[in-house]
Order: sequence, then C-alpha cells, then structure tokens
Amino acid sequence: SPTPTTASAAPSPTATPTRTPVELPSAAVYPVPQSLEQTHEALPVGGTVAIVSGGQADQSALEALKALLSAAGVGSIVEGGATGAEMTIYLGVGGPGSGDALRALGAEGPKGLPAEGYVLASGRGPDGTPTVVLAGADPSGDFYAVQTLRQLVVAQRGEAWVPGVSVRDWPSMRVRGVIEGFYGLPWSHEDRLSQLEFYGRHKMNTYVYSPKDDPYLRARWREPYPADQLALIRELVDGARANHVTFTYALSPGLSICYSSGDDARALISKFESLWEIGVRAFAVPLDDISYTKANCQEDVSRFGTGPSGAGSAQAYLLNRVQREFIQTHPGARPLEMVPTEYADVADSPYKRALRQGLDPNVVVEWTGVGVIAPVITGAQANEAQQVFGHDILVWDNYPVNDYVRDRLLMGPVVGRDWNLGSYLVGITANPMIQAEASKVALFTEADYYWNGGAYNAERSWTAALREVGGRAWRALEVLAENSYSSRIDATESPALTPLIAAFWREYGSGGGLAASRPLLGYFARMRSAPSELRHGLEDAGLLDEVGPWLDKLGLYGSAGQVAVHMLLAQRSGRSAQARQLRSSLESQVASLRAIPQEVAEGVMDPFLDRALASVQE
Ligand code: 14T
Repeated sequence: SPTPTTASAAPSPTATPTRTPVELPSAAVYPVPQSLEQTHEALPVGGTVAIVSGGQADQSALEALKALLSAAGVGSIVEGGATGAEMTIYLGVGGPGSGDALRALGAEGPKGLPAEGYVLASGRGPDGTPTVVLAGADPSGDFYAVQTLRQLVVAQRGEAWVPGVSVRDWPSMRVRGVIEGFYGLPWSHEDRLSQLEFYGRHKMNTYVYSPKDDPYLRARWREPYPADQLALIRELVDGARANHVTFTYALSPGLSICYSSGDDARALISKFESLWEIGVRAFAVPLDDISYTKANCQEDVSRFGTGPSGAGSAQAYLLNRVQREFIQTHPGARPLEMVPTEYADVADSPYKRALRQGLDPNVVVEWTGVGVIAPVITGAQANEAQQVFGHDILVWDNYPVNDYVRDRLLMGPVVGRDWNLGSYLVGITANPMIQAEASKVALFTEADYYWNGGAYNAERSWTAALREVGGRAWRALEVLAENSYSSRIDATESPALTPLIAAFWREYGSGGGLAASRPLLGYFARMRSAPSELRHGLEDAGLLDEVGPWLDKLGLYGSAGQVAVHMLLAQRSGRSAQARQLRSSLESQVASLRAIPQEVAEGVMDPFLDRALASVQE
C-alpha cells in the first residue's frame, strides 16, 4: 500500500496566467490520509457548482458537501446536470459520469478499499472543467470524502481554491470513538450533540453512552425511561446517524442485579427494547467497578458459587441470555459488548477463565490496557488480552478522562499506543474528561491516531487540534493546554515553560539572569494575557465556561511570574528596596494562587515562585 503522506509543497502555478500560484497549507487534512498526492494544479471553486450524485449518494454527505460549498462562498449550486457549471463534483459511486471523471483524472475507484474508505480526486475534466470526484466504498466513505474535501478548500485573496489531488484513504481501525464513561456530572444534551458532529468531522464512528452518574444507566437501571428522557436520547441517536456515528447504549446493572433472575433479565431486555424502538442498534453491558466477592442474591450463590469464578459464570449466563433473547432476535443488531469486572490486566484468573469458557463467542470484551490508566498499550498486550479473555477486544482507553484528578484538565495529545493496534483489536473508544468541549483537544489527536496510526505524530496532531478548537484565539489556548499537559500517560508538564525556567535559573545561578529573563518574561506575558485573549477571541462559549477557574489561575501565574523575575533582577542589580517591595506583592499573589484548587502548570510554577521568594530577603 502507498506510504503515508500529508498534503505538502506548494502546487504548480494555476492555468489562469493572471493569477499567482495559490499556496496550500501543508499537512492540512486530519486525520492524516493513508495517501494523498498532489497531481494537478489548484482549481478555483466559484461560480456555479454542479453536484452529480445520481441520487445514489449518502444524504448526509450531500448535505455536508453543500454546506462546505456555501461556506466557501459558492453562491449557486445545481444538482443533477453538469452543463455550463464552473465546477462539477461527482459524489458517490455509480452516479452518471463518475467513472469517466475518475478515469479522466487518472484515479482509481474505491473498489477494493476497506469499509469506510474513499477516493477523492480533483483536477480538470477532458473539456478543462474543474472536476472533483468523491467516491466512498460505502455511505460512510462518501461522507468522509466530503470531510476531507472540506479541509482541502482554502480561501486565498478572497477566493476559494481546491488543490489538484488524488487521495486514497481508509481507516486502520474498525471501531473509533468515544465512551462517555466517567464518574461525575454527565455531559449535557448540547455537549453531546456537539460531540457527535465533532466525531463525524474527525471520522470517528462510535459513541458509547455510559455516564456512571446517570441514574437510569446504573443505580436505577431497571426503571423504564419517562417519555421526555427517551425523546432526548432519540435526538442523540438521530444526531449520531447524521454523522455516521454508531450510538451504543450501555446499561450497567451490576450494582444490584441477580444474574439468575428471569425478572431481572426481562427488565434489562425490555430497557434495550425501548432503545431499539428509537433506532439504537448497538448495546453494551458494562460490569466494571462492582463487587464480585459479594453476590446480590442467594440464588446466584447456589447456582454459580461464590467468588470471582462464580461471578464470571453468572455474568456469562446473563450475557448469553441477552445475546440469545435480544441480539439474535433483532436482525441488524451489532455485536453485544461487555466490560468485565477485571478489565485492566492480562493475568489469567478464575474469573477470566469463566468468561473465556462460558461467554458467547460473539460478545466483544472491553479492556483498558494494562492498568486502569494505561501508560502504554502494545500490540503484544492486546494480543494477550485477546487470548486470556478468549474474545474480540475493544479498548476502553482511559485518556483524557479526569474523574480521578478533578482539579486538572488533561489537554495533551494521546501517546504510548502502538501504531498498529488496529491489527489486534476491534477498535478503541476513549473515555473523555468531565469537560466536554475541552476534551476535544485530546480527542482530535485520538481520532487522528485511530484512523492512521502509522502516520500519527502527536505534536503535529496536537498543534492542529489547538488551531481547530481555538480558532483565532488558538495561541492563547495553546498556553492553557501546554500547562495542562501532563497525565499518567505522559509525565511532561509545561513543555514550553519548563526549559525557559531552567535556563533562567542556570544563568541566574552564575551571576547573570538578564538574557534568559527575556524569553521567560515573554512566556509569562502570554500566560497573563491568555484569559482575556480567550474571552474575546474564542467562539466556543462552552469551552470558556468549562475552563474558567483554570484560565484564571493561568493568568495569575503569568503575572506572579513576571513579578518574580523583576524581583530577582532588581536584587541582582542591587536595587534591594525595589526587590523587597516586589517580594511583598509576590507573596500576596502567591497566597491568592494557593486558594485556587484547580491546577495548571502543576509542579512547575509553585516551585519556581517558592524558589524566587526564598532567594530574596523579606
Ligand atoms: F470500565 C472500565 F473500563 C473503567 O475504566 N471503569 C472506570 C471508569 O468509569 C472511570 O472513568 C475510569 C477512570 O477513573 O476508571 C474506572 O473507574 C475506576 C477505576 C479504579 F481503578 C474507579 C475506581 C478505581 F479504583
């Protein structure tokens, strides 16, 4: 297969001699396509654009295409006929002329591509008309071709352009998505709708609905939904479908279920039934974070025995019933998923043996990697998990979830997952932060990694994430994210600030300090102004609400840092009265900082300020 590439290099000059060459941004497409070649000169997108789909193409792909053309300033879109238009876009395979157009552009069709793959080719047709072909291996492929085109269209000198390219692209992992699976305040309905759209734009195809603190999903799992609650879920299911996302409904009965009880099995299945009726086709039964040493009913003890092996047999018995009585009786249902009570290791055990031997082979088992928050997940570990559980494995990746460190935001890129996990796993779903919008930075990088692990570059993906999520305020968002970077998968905190502080102390310790103070003061100035820049420049009001206290602390750290440096420089140049004055102002700033429980630049700013205070006499 072709080597991974990114859009690169400037295109050759355009055909219209009055124009200068159009510059295209390099590495513009995320997730990075499996192959992207620049083949033709750039094409103007304007005038009348004809969309030819022959009525075959995916409806949401068609809508997304029209939306991107409108956003690019195209005033006139005609569907069906191609004559007289300034540009023709063929959408979907099998539409009239699509095959001829592909041949004219020298590109191969999507035949033979994996599911969700697509071809995107742009150039000039035989008569010189700017032509784009978007052809998926299936409807999701059509939709993803449009998502790629959206990122290739660039505005330049008031006009929109699309590069002449040939893209052949497909996912390296089948299930790619997010599991809302954390403890704490569940996401709001609006958060979720916005997430589903984000997933579609980033070629993620799965959302698992499993917030721990939604009573209907766990504590009161037996209770049917009131009509208004079900209506909201239906909106999510519809939103998911429109974005080519599979909505997975997860019900966690483990706190109270009696596994051998017919009534409980019927309660669970009738809850699933109510979701089937509103369009849900994927189901899960998470049995994590429950006790398997204490049974919920005497019948289970008599029937399955006590302890982990009894629990494994009891769970297998229930899940096999769900498989037989619900999944198998509902054609179109996706494979049932379960989270085992032992979900974070690969050591064989009586519990795992019970699942391996007793659980229907069609059930997919979720696993977090080795460790609840796995610093690394290797292909070898994934392979061991598959062996020891004896079932297909879906990774529940506990990054960037922050329910166990609620004073922190985790905004670094995902790292430490082998590039080729796709060949050992069904896929990965990431458990996000309680803060939905702020999670998008890390989730952007997850999506990039899932789609094309071989081309994944954490730093590049992360910068692209900040640009997209931060918009025109992205440099201010970058400062917040740089100081909310460390996690259990990467110990690095404040990757930009830490070396500036180290350089400053080195120089200060050898009697100087002035030269190294400049970049440090510059960074503190960025920290100090980040709150106002984000409050003025960020379009995403939800994001601002979520990160408010962290942002305030970042700004205060910035001004305290400035005072600290000025104090140290005053002391160095013998202005001791001024140094003392600055010191007392710094002390009160540090006191206000200590009163804010949220953490940014954890382990970096406090030691810096403490050392500064200790270096100057009161
Ligand atoms: F099901 C699992 F895969 C899983 O990760 N379960 C929970 C999850 O809901 C939570 O968000 C995550 C991060 O805190 O960890 C699991 O919950 C735990 C894990 C522990 F090791 C709760 C308490 C623990 F001691």
